[in-house]
Amino acid sequence: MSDATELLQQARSGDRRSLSRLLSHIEEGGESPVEGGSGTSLGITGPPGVGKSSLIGRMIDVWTERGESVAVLAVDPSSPRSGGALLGDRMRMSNADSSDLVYVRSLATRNHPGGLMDCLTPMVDVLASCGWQNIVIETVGAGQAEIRVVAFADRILLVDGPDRGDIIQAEKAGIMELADLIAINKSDLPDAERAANAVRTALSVGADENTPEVLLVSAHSGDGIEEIIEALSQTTTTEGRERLRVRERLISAWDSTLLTSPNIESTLAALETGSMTLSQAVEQIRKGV
Ligand SMILES: Nc1nc2c(ncn2[C@@H]2O[C@H](COP(=O)(O)OP(=O)(O)OP(=O)(O)O)[C@@H](O)[C@H]2O)c(=O)[nH]1
Ligand SMILES: [Mg+2]
Repeated sequence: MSDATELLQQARSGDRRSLSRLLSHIEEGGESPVEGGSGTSLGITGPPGVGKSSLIGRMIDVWTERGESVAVLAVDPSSPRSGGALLGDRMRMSNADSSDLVYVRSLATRNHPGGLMDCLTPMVDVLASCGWQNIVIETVGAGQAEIRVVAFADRILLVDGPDRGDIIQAEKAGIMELADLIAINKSDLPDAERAANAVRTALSVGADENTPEVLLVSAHSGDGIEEIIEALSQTTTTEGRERLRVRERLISAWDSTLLTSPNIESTLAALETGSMTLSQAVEQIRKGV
């Protein structure tokens, strides 16, 4: 029996050290002992500081009160932008690690030049096969890079706050089109309603069956949390969104192939000196893989 299979057995019987070691093994590029495809995940994304971690903390409370388990994969929680928030995140996710029903694991994209595609999906599958009922992927930001990551989730909750038009701005990056549900957090603050209406207005242009619902929520007061969870369980994704998601996943895979190509350095050097054109470069990389 391979080490990974043994770790899986122990992880399935509830041993967290084994689960962590197995996830590290996958993160380092090791083979997963779990057949793919069993796990489904909820991606939560949005601009920095809108309250994603606080909201996840509240959702964890609701799930665990129902006796459901929750595993969180926090992507780049300690990036400079989010201010080394892992410890803070753990504290804000009040139940994290204090309950057998909660497991939190962080993942740094900087350790993965080819992107997270090779490990994110296998990790979700491992967690699902170990019985974790709710699997959440938290990513910070609403730019292209975050869209790439969150597109690996099966459902996407986009979070925004009252004092920013960030996600409307970020619409160029396509994040609103990928979202199955949009939550405007900090509804305890005066401008939240206005922000929600601005987002609804932005969405109503060209509204169709792909247009997500916009809900107000407050991670501080707890208002709207149950509704978000209910809405997520009711929301079925649409073909349009599914197509966008698989498109992003394909682009990730493509990028990964490019960035991990054995020819990449020599190709860059040739481009730099002008001894190769871009189309020749593409050709060379394709031959090299
Ligand atoms: N008023 C108010 N403040 C909130 C609410 N939710 C979160 N905050 C505050 O907003 C700040 C950011 O909260 P986080 O949960 O760390 O936000 P985040 O989106 O996870 O942040 P990053 O991971 O750094 O992008 C903290 O100071 C929270 O206390 C809310 O519902 N109302
Ligand atoms: Mg956070």
